[in-house]
Amino acid sequence: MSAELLEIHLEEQDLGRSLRQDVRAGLTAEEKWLSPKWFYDARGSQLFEEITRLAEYYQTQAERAVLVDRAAEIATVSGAKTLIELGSGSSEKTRLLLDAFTRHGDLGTFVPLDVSVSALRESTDRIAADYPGLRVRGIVGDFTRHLDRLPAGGRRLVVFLGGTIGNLLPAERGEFLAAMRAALESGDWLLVGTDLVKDPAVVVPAYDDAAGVTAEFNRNVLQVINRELGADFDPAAFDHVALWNPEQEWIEMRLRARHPMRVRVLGLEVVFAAGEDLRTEVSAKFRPEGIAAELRQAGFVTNEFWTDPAGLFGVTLARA
Ligand code: AVJ
Repeated sequence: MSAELLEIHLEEQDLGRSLRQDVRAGLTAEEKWLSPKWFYDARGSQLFEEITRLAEYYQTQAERAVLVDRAAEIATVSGAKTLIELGSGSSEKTRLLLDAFTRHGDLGTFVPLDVSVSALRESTDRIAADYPGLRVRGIVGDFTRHLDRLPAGGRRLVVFLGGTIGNLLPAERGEFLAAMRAALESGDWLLVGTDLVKDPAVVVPAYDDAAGVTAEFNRNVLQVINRELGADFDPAAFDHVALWNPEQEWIEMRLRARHPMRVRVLGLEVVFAAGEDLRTEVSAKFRPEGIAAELRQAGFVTNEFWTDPAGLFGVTLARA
């Protein structure tokens, strides 16, 4: 059943090419980096789901609290016929919206888009089974590249939850929002979740949990590169590092080489000095006025901005 629920826009070769490009660019840069996109193989997606259940990782519960309170309003105000979810993963929180639309709206189609085939296959199967009246069409794709492939027509609500927009660097974020606006028509809606700036003593443990799940999630990206590109990284030779960058107001995850190393990948020999970092993720934290300004700049009009009672996480409903 799963095959007909998925549209594979991102062909395997295409994914492979984009992984190779990223790895080559990132590992030959002065300051080594990798895109957080590549965390999410089957194991990485599973580890991320585990992270969302950690006491330290407040985002998931906080965003869920907003959606529990506001899902009915989102369904009524948007009047959407098509719900498109970017970076959908397990679509667990999205069920709150699907439930609300079932009660208050007349949603016809659900379109989750994700780079992780495994996560998408599981979520489309489950959602199709649990919402029999709904047309489910999963798209294997990259939200920074495939916004032109979203289904057209009907009133659309695009949801981008979990704070994933924070994984884009500021310039990429501007480009992404502009491309998103260009892909929509006026009258369509955007719902975006953003983690908010707060005491680093709260943020840092969310990315460096006591049980070490985030460390394992971080190191898993090296296994992905070993498997997909035949590299010879030794994941155990890297320490997990989570750093708060106060100027940029973002968290950086890094993998720090414990000793000098040479890694073979894509015909390159990548040299790490002892203590050298490989940046694997940036996760930006936002201020309410900043979110509104970035959306306005891209041509969106903010309709509502909500937070959970503790003010940890923000959800914005904006109109194209
Ligand atoms: C799912 C991308 C929002 O940046 O907080 C969790 C991923 N990284 N722990 C985030 C993540 C480390 C997460 N996003």
